[in-house]
Amino acid sequence: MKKFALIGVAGYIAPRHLKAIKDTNNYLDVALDKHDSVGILDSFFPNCAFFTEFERFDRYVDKFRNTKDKIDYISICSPNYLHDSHIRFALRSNTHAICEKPLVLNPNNVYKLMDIEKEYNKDVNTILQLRLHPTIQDLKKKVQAKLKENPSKIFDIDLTYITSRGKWYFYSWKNDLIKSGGVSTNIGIHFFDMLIDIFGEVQNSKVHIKKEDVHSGFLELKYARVRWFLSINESFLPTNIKQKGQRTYRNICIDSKQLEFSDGFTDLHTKSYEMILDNQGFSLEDSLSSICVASDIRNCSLSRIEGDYHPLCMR
Ligand code: NAD
Ligand code: HP7
Repeated sequence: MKKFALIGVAGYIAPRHLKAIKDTNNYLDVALDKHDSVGILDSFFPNCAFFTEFERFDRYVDKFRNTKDKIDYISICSPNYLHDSHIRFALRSNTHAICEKPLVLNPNNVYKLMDIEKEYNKDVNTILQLRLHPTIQDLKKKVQAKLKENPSKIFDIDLTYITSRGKWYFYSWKNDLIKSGGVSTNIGIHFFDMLIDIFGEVQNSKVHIKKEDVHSGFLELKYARVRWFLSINESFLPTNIKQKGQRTYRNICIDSKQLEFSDGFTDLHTKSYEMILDNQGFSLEDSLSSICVASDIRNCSLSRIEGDYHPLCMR
């Protein structure tokens, strides 16, 4: 049984980590959050120690650092811009880190963490659950088979990713570029990572729209030309999806064939933990390409909407 600590336990995603720790038969020994609305702990680990002050949490973790009762993993569910600092804390505390996506906001943070990971000889793992989604895994196999038949094939892709969010989103850290990286880093990172994993490294990237609620652009990958559209504005949901009362729509259209993957996300955190505990987690290196593209998108200027652009750009 492995011993866990968790940073950011009062937030939205923390329950999926609590469930994953429990489902993999491990236990949460201590948790930290600035806010004390953490009654959720009782549903999973009622005996877990809880701190709202980092210094006291540090003292607790350090007390066991070089003993047989040391913490094995620190799970990090804090806002994106704090991840690198919380990962360093985990490594210095002689524990492995399991950090939510995006692991960090910029490639230079990844390189720094690679150095410190070696120094402390502990692992940094991240959650990239789209790679574990059954529909996406199936797609990867089909693409690999097609590329085996025809290695010069280039796939034509329209990626539409709509995850509706209410007004609150715009007033939270998630809409603060410095804290979240903006919508294509905070949410788009999933599909950039998945597309690169399946269709190869980025050759060229253009951005057509960068608004608070919509980002859209064009990515040329080694084996695909991708017109992508990402929005948190429900008005972009297709009518049939709205009629079903669904608020998310994740669709990839490859060579005119539609593949919806809106469902099937419930247990992917547990699956991620199973892989991490089996030393098969996604590493700093695995996360680098999508962090590079998200960072480039954040910093580049807009291209004219002409040539290859997603059809929803013109709506
Ligand atoms: P959230 O705002 O709901 O939760 C963040 C929590 O961290 C809050 O409870 C906050 O009080 C706490 N916190 C902030 N600063 C802290 C600090 N210095 N020390 C300790 N706690 C601190 O956000 P969320 O939606 O839970 O997102 C958390 C992380 O999970 C983000 O990195 C986000 O990108 C990621 N996330 C991933 C997925 C996914 O699908 N894999 C889904 C949602 C969020
Ligand atoms: N929801 C909330 O109530 N609060 C939140 O903070 C987030 C969602 P999905 P997930 O917005 O920060 C996605 O769209 O898949 C509600 C990203 N993950 O399925 O859980 C929401 O209104 C994630 O990286 O959200 O998370 C829905 O009713 C990103 O950090 C419901 O929860 C997160 O949005 C489910 O909403 C975010 C993926 O896209 C895989």
